[in-house]
Amino acid sequence: MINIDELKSKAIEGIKNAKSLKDLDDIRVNYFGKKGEITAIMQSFKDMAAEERKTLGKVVNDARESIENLIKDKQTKFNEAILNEKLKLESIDVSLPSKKVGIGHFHPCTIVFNDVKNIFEKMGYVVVTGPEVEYDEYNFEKLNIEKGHPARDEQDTFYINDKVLLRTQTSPVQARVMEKGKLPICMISAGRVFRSDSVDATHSPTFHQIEGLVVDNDISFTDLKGTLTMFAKAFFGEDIKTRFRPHHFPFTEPSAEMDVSCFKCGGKGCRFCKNEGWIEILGCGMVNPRVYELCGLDKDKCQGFAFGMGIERLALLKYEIDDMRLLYENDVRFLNQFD
Ligand code: 2NM
Repeated sequence: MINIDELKSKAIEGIKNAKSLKDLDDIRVNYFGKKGEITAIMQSFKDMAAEERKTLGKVVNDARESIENLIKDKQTKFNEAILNEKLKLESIDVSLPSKKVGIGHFHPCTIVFNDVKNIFEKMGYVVVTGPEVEYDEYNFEKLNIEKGHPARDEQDTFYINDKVLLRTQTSPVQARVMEKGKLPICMISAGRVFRSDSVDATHSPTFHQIEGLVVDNDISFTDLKGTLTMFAKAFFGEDIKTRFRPHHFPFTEPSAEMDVSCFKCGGKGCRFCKNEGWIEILGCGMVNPRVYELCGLDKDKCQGFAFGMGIERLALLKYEIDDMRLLYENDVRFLNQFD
């Protein structure tokens, strides 16, 4: 005699202890597979008397149904657990901070150029650009740099041929503007210049300049001092003082160099200003009447000032960088330190 109740509770116990879908499937095969225990009982029905088959059939069928249902319920539970696990892995925590994306940085020279440009644009200056490959005539001749001047030496200038060279300054752009003959002029020229220098901590065969030119009929040295002092305060800070030392340039007369009080020590003297209290930042002067003549302007009707500064030099000072070569290597570990 087969004890269905015993078989059923054995199955229930097995299902209760099942740890995985595989365990459940093993149980299903054990009872309902080809050689399963319930299958065997069902097969034995055909040898039974009709009455016996009827009573036993119902009991077995009930048992089969409840075992199958229990297996299904447990399968559903396992499947839900698996799905939950999967969702947990795939889910996104929207409250997490976003990943930082590299957006690049401006080169320190670009930052300095934009700062200087903005200061002068606010004062009404217009930025003008010109060719990097220039005629000797514009780069030297019209700026009163005569033949035989040391700057014209092949040792200092990259010549392309007798008449053509790589500009050594941006002032040829200003000669081109003066040549047009329209006053007033209130401009800055900016860009790359070339000099036959070897590379070291403070020199490069190519660097960048900003030069300014203001010409009308009554512009004075006072205008020059006021303008450049205003610039220095805007660029380095309101507390900065300026001083002008006599100098010589062929294109200006009189000429001067402008120093700013050391923005590190406030002028007391420190390592940064080499104990001077002052740092040289630009050259300037009243445009030499010879330059007006050479550019076709009437020297008796023109009076104005000009100035020039190196962008790299300003960047080295502003960011306290001690080697110019860092500005040209474009190592991102260096560049990432600037905005
Ligand atoms: C400097 C210093 C002094 C200058 C002169 C001119 C021009 F074209 F008007 F004559 N442009 N820039 C100048 C004057 C440049 O650089 C240190």
